[in-house]
Amino acid sequence: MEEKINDLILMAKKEISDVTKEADLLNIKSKYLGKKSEFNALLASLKDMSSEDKKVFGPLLNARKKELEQLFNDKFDSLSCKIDLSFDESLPINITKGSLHPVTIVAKEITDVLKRMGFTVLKGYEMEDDYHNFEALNIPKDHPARDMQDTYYLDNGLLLRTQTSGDQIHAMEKYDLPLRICSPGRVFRNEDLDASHENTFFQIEGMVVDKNIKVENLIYVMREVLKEVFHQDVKVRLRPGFFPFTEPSFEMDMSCLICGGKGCSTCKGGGWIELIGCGMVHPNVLKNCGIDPDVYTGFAFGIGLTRLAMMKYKISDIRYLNSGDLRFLDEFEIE
Ligand code: FA5
Repeated sequence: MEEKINDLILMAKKEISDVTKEADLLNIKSKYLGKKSEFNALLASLKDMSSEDKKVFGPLLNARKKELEQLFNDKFDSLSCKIDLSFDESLPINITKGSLHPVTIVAKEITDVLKRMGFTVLKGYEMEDDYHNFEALNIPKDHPARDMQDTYYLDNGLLLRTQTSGDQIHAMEKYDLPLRICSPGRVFRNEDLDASHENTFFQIEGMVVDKNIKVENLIYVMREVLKEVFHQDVKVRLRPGFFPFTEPSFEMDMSCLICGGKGCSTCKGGGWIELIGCGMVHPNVLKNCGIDPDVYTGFAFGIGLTRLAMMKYKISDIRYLNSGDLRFLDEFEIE
């Protein structure tokens, strides 16, 4: 028996040392250690041996089997690790510089300035529930404001968020007061597309809740944000707006930088681009999150990041930004 085992191992060693492909090695392993192998037959014969023989040959067979398995494992390692590290030095090396997406650039600029003002940056959920996207924001079922943001509903009972404002609710649920947060992210609306409307675009939400927060604080923050992005004074106008989750509500428009305010297809001839929705947090929203509106007040804003990128980089049609066209992206250097 011992001689037979030695012969088997010698033969296996020879084949293992000659083989050069992993697939062939697998076949050899199956030949020597597989179910129908001679080694297996020897192991099976143990059961018919006398108990003295079993004591001698059992440990021997197992030890030699382990030895053989180790030989196969070492060879597998050496074959799979064979990576050719040599390269042709005469080949031209063509390293092209990457670029950040314009929306990524403006998102970073805004979060940077907000962080300097003490805001914490959060990350919300693109798949949201009705409660956070609407209900807790003072938009109950059947409220006409739901039609303002045509919604993609999902089969799992959730929806693709139509706005980043749900992050206000998540933040108030999760963190103690005073609160100063911002949250950039993608939102989805079932919209008719044109030069300034996409069905998938980016917003950044901002919210402050504390004692004695006033409209002036909101306007100050909006000014600082625009200064950071445009490095110059830009012409904006604040007009009354309507959002169920803020009272009073405002909309901030920017004089269209594509046409200099004269009117073009981007601003639909009006000379202004709607950029930001904002206002003082509605008392019902605070109450929904267990905050006493007689003690705390707050402001919130939702900036259209994609439109902001259009204005900063004079991109006349919003659809370029989702096109994934690398020639378009190549125009934006990493700053
Ligand atoms: C909102 O989405 C509110 N959640 C904003 C808000 C937050 C108000 C906090 C009050 C307090 P609105 O639907 O106006 O508001 O969108 C905000 C901004 O997103 C717009 O000013 C615009 O810049 C951008 N936006 C809206 N719809 C589109 C669209 N289809 N394509 C590209 N940008 C859009």
